Amino acid sequence: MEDSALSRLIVISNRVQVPRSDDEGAQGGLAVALFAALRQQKGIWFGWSGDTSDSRELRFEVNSDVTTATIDLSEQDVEEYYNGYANRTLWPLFHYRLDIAEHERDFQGGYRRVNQNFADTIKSHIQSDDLIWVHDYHLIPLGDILRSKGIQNKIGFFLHIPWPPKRLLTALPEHRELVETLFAYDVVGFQTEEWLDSFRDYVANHLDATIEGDEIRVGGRTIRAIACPIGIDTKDFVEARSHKDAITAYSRMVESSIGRDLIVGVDRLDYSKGLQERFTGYERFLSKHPERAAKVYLLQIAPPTREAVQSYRDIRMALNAQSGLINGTHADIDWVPIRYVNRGMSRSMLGGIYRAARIGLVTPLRDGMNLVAKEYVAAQDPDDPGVLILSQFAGAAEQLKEALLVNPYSADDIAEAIENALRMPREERIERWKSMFDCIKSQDVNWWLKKFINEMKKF
Ligand code: ADQ
Repeated sequence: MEDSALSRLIVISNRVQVPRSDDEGAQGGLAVALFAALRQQKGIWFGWSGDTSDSRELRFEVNSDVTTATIDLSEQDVEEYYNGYANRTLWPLFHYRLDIAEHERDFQGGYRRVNQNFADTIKSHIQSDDLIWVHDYHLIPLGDILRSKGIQNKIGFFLHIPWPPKRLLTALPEHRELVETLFAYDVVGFQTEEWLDSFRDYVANHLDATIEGDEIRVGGRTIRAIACPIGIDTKDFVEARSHKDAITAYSRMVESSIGRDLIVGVDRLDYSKGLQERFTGYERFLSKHPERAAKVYLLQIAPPTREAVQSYRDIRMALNAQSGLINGTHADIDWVPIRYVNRGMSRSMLGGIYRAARIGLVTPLRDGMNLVAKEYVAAQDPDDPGVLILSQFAGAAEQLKEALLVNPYSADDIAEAIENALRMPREERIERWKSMFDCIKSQDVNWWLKKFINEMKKF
């Protein structure tokens, strides 16, 4: 970034995870993106270590030029803040799952307490010209708490998940207090125009906001609210094609697929990713196209996450049963229709698998962006690319319009898209891929970083 010498960047997110290329899915796209931000603009990445203890000690480490500062959380914090308010209240609600969102006062107290602790811990490390960038739904009130402690720096907030429509959000008992805290920031970023529109609609109706262009004024504070879609490190993904793990994974997939087309799904095991509906759609395809039996298979990679939360244990059980049932019904002595793998893969291996796949099946019911869709596109062979089937409800659908867009709730839609993708001529695949690749190349993770940071500097 051209003027990196001017100010340090303090990135604050729930978890701090230093990405390593050999890690097996230990970190998602967020960690990779934030790490890239700090490699370009010096600063500190602050957040939870992932460990549980009663220590309040802040631990500094330097990895590949990036300084991280981490603290542990107590068991009660993890239960009430992380497993509780973040993942049992906000995550389901923001993903339109009112039916499983839980509203417990203890969760809310834990959320407030951890945000307060984060602010207390980081405050003395902030210098006057630092830019502060807070990430995601775990830390919505953090900017407001920092302001109450006298921090006057520019502070930005980026929401990685969807912003729900106002009628859904009002099901959160403390919706108003929570949204008001966002007005402590200078810039608030969303992944898509759709989430930004929902936010504007809420503040216009419930906070009596004045809206002029990107600027929104509420009670004497003005923020800039923008859509700023996150990208992947496209260049790195393309270069990773020649990494030995990518080549090995690609060869393994090609060898084990002889005469069969590979359809790949890669997701954290989360109910928002639409895995049950995806399996149902794939089964519909198998039933409608018996001539495709043994000529195609679905590799679904889905490492379990958030297993302390019941709804995640439930979905895991449901998927085990569903994949077993589909395999039991359709398999033959030398063919299994679904290979269901519950573990993470290194990023290079994933690259090789994506490249070997004729179809990337990305069908979340609701997703802030979805980086897997972009990674699939980046990994393709330009001369013989695969086809991306993408949910119309993923944020990525605003950018990747040349994908085969589907309604993830419709088994028929998914089944039809699979058949269309398998039939798609090479010229059409190349044409669609090219325009998606141009998009992820020009709007990559560096574009995202630069756009957001420039917005903060504008203010
Ligand atoms: P996630 O919900 O985690 O991210 P996603 O955007 O798809 O979803 O990112 C997942 C990342 O984890 C990808 O980089 C993927 O490669 C990696 N991953 C997934 N399964 C894996 C596996 N089995 N092995 C190894 N790696 C795996 C949240 C929001 C998204 C938003 C991102 C970034 O929910 O909507 O796109 O943050 O803002």
